[in-house]
Amino acid sequence: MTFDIDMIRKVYNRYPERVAAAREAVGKPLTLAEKILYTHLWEGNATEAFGRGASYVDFAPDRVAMQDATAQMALLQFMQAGKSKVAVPSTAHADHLIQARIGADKDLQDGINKNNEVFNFLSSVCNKYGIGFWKPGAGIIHQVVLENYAFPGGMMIGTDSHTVNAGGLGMVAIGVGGADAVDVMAGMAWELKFPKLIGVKLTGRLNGWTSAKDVILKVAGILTVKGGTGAIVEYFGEGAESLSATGKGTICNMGAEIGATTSTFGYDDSMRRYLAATGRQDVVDAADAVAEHLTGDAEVYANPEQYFDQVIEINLDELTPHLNGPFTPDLATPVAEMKEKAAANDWPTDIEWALIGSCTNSSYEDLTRAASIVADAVEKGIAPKAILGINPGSEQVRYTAERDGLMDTFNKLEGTRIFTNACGPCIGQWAREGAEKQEKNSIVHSFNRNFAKRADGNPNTHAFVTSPEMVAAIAISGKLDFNPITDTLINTNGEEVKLAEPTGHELPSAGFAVEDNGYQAPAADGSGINVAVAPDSQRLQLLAPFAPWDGANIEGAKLLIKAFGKCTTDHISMAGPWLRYRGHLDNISNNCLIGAVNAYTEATNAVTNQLDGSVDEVPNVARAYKAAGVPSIVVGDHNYGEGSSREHAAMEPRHLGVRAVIVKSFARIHETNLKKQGMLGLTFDNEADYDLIQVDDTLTSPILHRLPQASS
Ligand code: MIC
Ligand code: SF4
Repeated sequence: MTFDIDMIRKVYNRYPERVAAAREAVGKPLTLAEKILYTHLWEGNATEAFGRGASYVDFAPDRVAMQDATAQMALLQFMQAGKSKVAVPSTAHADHLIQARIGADKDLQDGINKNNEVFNFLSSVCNKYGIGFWKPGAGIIHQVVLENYAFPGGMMIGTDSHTVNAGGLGMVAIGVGGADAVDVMAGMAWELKFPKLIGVKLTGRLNGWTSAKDVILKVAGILTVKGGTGAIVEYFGEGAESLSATGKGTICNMGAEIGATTSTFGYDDSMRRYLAATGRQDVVDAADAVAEHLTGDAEVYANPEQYFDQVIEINLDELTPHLNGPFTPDLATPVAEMKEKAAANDWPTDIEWALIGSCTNSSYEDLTRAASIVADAVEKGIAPKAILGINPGSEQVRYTAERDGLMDTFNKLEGTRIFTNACGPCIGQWAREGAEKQEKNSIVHSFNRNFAKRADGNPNTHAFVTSPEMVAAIAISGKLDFNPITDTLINTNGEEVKLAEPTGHELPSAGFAVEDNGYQAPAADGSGINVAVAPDSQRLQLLAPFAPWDGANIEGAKLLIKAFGKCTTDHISMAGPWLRYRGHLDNISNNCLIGAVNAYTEATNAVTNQLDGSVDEVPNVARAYKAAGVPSIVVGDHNYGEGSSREHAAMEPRHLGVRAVIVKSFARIHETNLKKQGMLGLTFDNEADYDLIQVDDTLTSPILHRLPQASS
């Protein structure tokens, strides 16, 4: 069954007319990204061409996706909107709150026991307001969306930065904060600065050890963590068509790591195959009727430099496997150069843990390719040196993989742990033994992010991002700098052996199967459903609106922290153990900026309280200012708020009395989140002014007088 097929057909029915209007307005051949954007204008047919990177435009997305860690805050806000039902098809997915410890069944049950209150809340809110709910164990939001909801040419927003994964099926899917999702679910327009366009031409074909992941690891190395900011990345060319739909999803997924608004691919046979295999032949039929509109115009792909703001070309024939990291996803190292680079940088090369999973790389194809390496190692009698941990992307993938013997293969490798179909270690939901000792060590994983402390809370864990097949090879060799293309291993008989190249199946030859996919359909009429939030709950807290601006200037604001260097949303509002407070604004505010580095001392979570000169934790100092009625401000470096869509990173400072965040530059989602939550998000006119901010500064700003609202 295809969810919301009528909505999808409606979108396709209006495509020809809307694309024609866009073509006329823009006056030249169109990229795919432009077609999708212009067919989703809130106002209907395009009447003007928008300035890329300049115009603010209202859009009408087709659907909304939320995951449990962000849905709580989003839905608490939606409950204030006074609506009886969501205006567009929406889903929530329970995937972030389950910890990986022993193995799937036990961990899932523990996760349900520990998070019962939150899951019940989500289940009842979804039921009441017409939102589909995917229960714990059903899978990771973006894999479930790809398998069930994504459709070529559609537009979706989601309260998670990796919503962009759906670009693998040719969508424009964009990560947003909860407040943006609430606007759309309440039937309002969604505003976005019209993106710039980056074209990536892929030639050749993947071969040997190289996989789709290496395309984005390479692109991240070229563009860096902020190179995609404000842009949609559109992939095209024969190389693009040769990739599987889930491989395309991997590439789009990690586009979040270069700050891209989203990434996408034109509709092609790989998408047809994937849609059909996941039971959506009706989407293929509907899409085929407008297929010419679901990809960029031929002129665009023939002369990309004339139509994109930037063009990158990658030859898949020459691309080699990469490892990106540590601590940042854009530090790209070809596997062949790792020996030298690890030694030069003193990166630990012994590997204890190697993890496959996350929304980025947990598809059926990913598991088959990794399993082929494991099967080869077992056959050749090689004992693994590290533990391999696996989180399948969805129950459908897990069930099918189990049926096809892949889980048996993995389990033949000593020590392998199959965890729940959930985010797990990718979001710090990992009870890694010994992590508290904070020893310097390296891990490899197929996730997308590797910021400090993210997976196991240990600031000294050097995490490297790579493809699932490389993760498997490194698990077996136990060495970060193992190059399977050239290096050999010694098996249990003392013989020198070499791992064979990975092989895999794009799709299961016997089709996908699942017994219980974990979906809960909402009630047709939810008006009688009561959503209970206990007043003394430590996990959930009903929201009260923030006080509106009093119209006055900000006077006497104290500097709360001047953050130095990388300050991602993980630094501003850490995940892992703090995920339990995602529905309780006051409690989660106790993690506000605790990971940010104080520019004056280079310490974390220690700032000067200007009221009494003491040094205290950031949330305590913020609360002290708030209690004294003193406003505060935060100063930051480049790409401030990089990473997650979590609006807690904006709501917490707002809740604690911070009035403005002044930085050298922002990551897109975080900047919007700050503004949506009623904060001033400002950038220095002159970057060097960052250096002028002093530890004991009090800021009185003439800024508000200059804002248009101030005079109205
Ligand atoms: C992440 O990968 O950091 C998360 C957890 O999925 C976040 C959302 C969140 O913080 O809940 C994201 O990427 O937006
Ligand atoms: Fe979950 Fe990790 Fe994907 Fe975020 S990046 S949605 S935490 S699997």
